[in-house]
Amino acid sequence: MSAAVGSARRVVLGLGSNLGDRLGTLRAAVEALGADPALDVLQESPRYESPPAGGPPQGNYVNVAVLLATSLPAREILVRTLAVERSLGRTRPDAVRWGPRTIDIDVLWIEGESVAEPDLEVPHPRLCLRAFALRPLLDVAPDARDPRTAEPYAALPAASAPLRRLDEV
Ligand code: PH2
Ligand code: MG
Ligand code: MG
Repeated sequence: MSAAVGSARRVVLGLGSNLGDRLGTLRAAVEALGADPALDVLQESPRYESPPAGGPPQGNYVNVAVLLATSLPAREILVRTLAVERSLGRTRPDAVRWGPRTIDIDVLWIEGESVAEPDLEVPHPRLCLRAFALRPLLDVAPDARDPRTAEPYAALPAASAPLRRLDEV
């Protein structure tokens, strides 16, 4: 659709689920992203399972990263990811920060771009600290760098922290 500006660049989304059919929901989310003609899904990372970081006591998360090519502006990418969350009936029973949720889709990284707005920060503000976000990102974009410092993410300690990879495809 024609909200696109500029030329396509790589974007990595981070998806997480810790309620209900986690793998099924993640699969449906990737499918829904791919159904958006403005988002070209290039690759999915393996799935990783990890205990919740922050928030109240809750179940383990499964996380996956998706590599896209898109020329949509950052704000429009956010709009599309929120629409996919809604289309899957995202529920967050506790509605507390970092509480359990059926689906969460975050814009982790946009090649060469940084955004600092109250409701949209790219790169994701906690990307560098979280193995469950950084590792799958590096699976699909091994050369990714911080757009502000040009530091390669692969050099960060979280990139080599222990993380359980699930075997399923
Ligand atoms: N997402 C959060 C908070 N904590 N922990 C794990 N392991 N995985 C997540 O995706 C996650 C989390 C907020 O979005
Ligand atoms: Mg999140
Ligand atoms: Mg989110």
